[in-house]
Amino acid sequence: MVYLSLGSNSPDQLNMLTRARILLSAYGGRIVSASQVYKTDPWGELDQPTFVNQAIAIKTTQDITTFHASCLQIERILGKRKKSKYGQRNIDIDILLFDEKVYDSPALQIPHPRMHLRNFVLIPLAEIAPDAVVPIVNQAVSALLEQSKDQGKVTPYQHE
Ligand code: PH2
Ligand code: MG
Repeated sequence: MVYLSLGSNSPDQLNMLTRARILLSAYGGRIVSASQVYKTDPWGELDQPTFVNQAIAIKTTQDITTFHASCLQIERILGKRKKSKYGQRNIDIDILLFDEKVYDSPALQIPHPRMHLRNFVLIPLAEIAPDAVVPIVNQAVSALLEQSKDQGKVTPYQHE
């Protein structure tokens, strides 16, 4: 199973997540489960709009590099623009876990090296996969969430 974090803080952020899920189904694999959409405080750069984030589980037949290329292609289709490493973006597709594989290249690290520091990743992921084991630290997602020191607010998105 592959676990992803989707994120957006563009004005049409809910729409961006929907389009990302549709494109992932077309080019990535079968979406097996998806968390609720959460409204999340910006992490890293605080002076930017609130994000929406969602965790997705996907079954894919692609290998890591092919799947990563699919994600980058989807981000391009959706017009990804970012001004800085932790700044505003209209779509971000992050690979968190890929089976229990460890992968390390300049372009991609799996497990995602900052996932254990981020409530906006851990809370949605714990909703769909609390028992998934994160390699290297060899801990379950639920345990990492219990240990998280992140103060960022993560709440279910309320439709207006
Ligand atoms: N993504 C970032 C930086 N900060 N903060 C939140 N709440 N959600 C994100 O998806 C996010 C972030 C860089 O990818
Ligand atoms: Mg990211």
